[in-house]
Amino acid sequence: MNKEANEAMIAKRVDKIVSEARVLDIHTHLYAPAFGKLLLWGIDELLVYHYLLAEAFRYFKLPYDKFHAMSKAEQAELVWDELFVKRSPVSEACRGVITSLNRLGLEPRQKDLNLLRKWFAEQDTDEYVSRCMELAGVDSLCMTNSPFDDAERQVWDSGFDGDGRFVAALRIDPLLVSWPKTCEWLKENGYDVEPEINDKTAGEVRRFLGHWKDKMRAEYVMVSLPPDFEYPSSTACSKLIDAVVAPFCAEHGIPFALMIGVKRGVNKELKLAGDGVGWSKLEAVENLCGAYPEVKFMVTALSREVQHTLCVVGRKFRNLHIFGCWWFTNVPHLIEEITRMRLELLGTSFTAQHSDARVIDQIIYKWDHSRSLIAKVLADKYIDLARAGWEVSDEEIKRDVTALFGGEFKRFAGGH
Ligand code: FIX
Ligand code: ZN
Repeated sequence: MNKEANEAMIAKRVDKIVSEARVLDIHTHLYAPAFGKLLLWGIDELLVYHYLLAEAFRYFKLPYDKFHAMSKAEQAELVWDELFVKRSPVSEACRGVITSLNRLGLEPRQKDLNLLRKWFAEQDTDEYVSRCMELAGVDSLCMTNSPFDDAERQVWDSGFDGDGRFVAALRIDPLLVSWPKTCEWLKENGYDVEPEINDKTAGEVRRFLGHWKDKMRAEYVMVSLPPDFEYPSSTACSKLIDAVVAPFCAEHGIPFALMIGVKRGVNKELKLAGDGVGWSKLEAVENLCGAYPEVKFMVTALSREVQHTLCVVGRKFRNLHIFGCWWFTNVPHLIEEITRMRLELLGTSFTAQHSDARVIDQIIYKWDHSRSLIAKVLADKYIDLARAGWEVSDEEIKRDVTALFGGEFKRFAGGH
């Protein structure tokens, strides 16, 4: 085979292997069917996804509160009209809706949403969840489980049959980003805590985390943090990491995942769609990884500008696992750029993607779109290797893709 034909063949083999690879989706906002209404699916949920709302509001003329007061179906109609009927749905989030509908076998070009609604209404939830997971090639996924959320706590407290496909992750944002309020809440909920983070308070908060980690069987602890997050510092967040979260994660051998760079409520009128981005100070990650070599840190960063720095930090600390192209970086040109950069600086020692899906149907498009970009970048790397004198076998490609799609996370998190 000549060189060109061999290289075209490598790209084809990679594409096939990546498209067939099974995924562990390590961060989503999805729930197992046992959580009832908390599990979102269907056309209206797809259309009112906050990624789409941020785009639709650029065209809406009506006041924010008027929109928020409408029913979900009315909101979905407006979004459909602005983004899909009056214009071509070229943005990544809009194209996502088209990909998901298409892969479900539905005709996406609809003037009347009721036809789609009728189809979704006929689906059985359990079967539908399995179908979405199958179409996405997702074997299991991590939820985002907040003990501070009343609706979610009720489900955990009343008990339900576990579903091995849905893995729990203990989400602790209120603890680290709004300590005074959370301190009050903990007190009201039977924990003997004080605003000052002394030994007794730290012990009580660790007891709280232990209770929920066990109840949820959480595989890691997670927080999302603003761009100005600093460690070490005199903030309650930094103190709580030292007194509570780091010792807790070290004791239980579970990772502490930090998603850094979100500016909450840049435009509060947009509600969930109103969060923005800022450049984060990754010295905080260097300092954490250096201070706690026994703690496994997982990090994803929201701004494009710090991705290179994050890779370099990853090269310095083996207790740091880098994951996913988060939110505003989950767009094709950045997925390609970031994945290429990570492969070049970290080999296959990272998790290439997480979906962050909030609506189960979204895992179809999120993984479809990412797979083709990851395949393209990997093919380039294997072609470069072939040119350097190293031909990869299909088994080796499969091994590498498995690592990138959840295998490395499992190795890193290690047996918990
Ligand atoms: O903090 C997070 O987990 C973020 O992913 C969310 O807050 C965000 O709203 C989102 O859905 C991004 O994809
Ligand atoms: Zn998320």
